[in-house]
Amino acid sequence: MTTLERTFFMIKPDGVQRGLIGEILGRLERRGLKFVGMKFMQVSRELAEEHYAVHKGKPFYAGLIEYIISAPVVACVVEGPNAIAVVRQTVGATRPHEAAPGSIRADLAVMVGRNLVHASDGPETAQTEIGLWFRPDELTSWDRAADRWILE
Ligand code: DAT
Ligand code: MG
Repeated sequence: MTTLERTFFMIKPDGVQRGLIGEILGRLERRGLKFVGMKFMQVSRELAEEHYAVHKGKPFYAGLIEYIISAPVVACVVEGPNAIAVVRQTVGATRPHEAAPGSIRADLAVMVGRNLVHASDGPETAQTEIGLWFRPDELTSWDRAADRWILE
């Protein structure tokens, strides 16, 4: 039996403004991950501050909040085997010049303050972030026809 995980993923305002929604979601979709929640939304300052509470007090915090609320985002819940690690790998390292070739940040970004995407960094943050961004009734479990060709 495969143990499925869920993680929170977001295309930040630069991804939306640069017209990269399809490109970025396509990478997760092609890898074999399954979307179980998705919404296009303007982030409130309150939500941004709660989401990035762990970074409060750091020099980049104020700029990070302004960036996240500066334009709409695409918020997602992604499901799959080892989804937390798989999505972080597809996202790449925080600083784009250190991200692995083939990752979203390496292929599409050059600066840490415009690194296009967010992904939960562990099981606890995944659970907290999914709960922060989505109500339970906004998540949909579904049978995907391709599952038997993706999941052993
Ligand atoms: P990640 O998004 O890879 O989980 P993080 O949680 O350490 O990285 O930081 C959250 C975001 O804050 C990151 O995506 C971009 C921004 N950030 C982090 N370090 C920064 C820095 N030194 N200068 C500017 N922005 C930074
Ligand atoms: Mg983080």
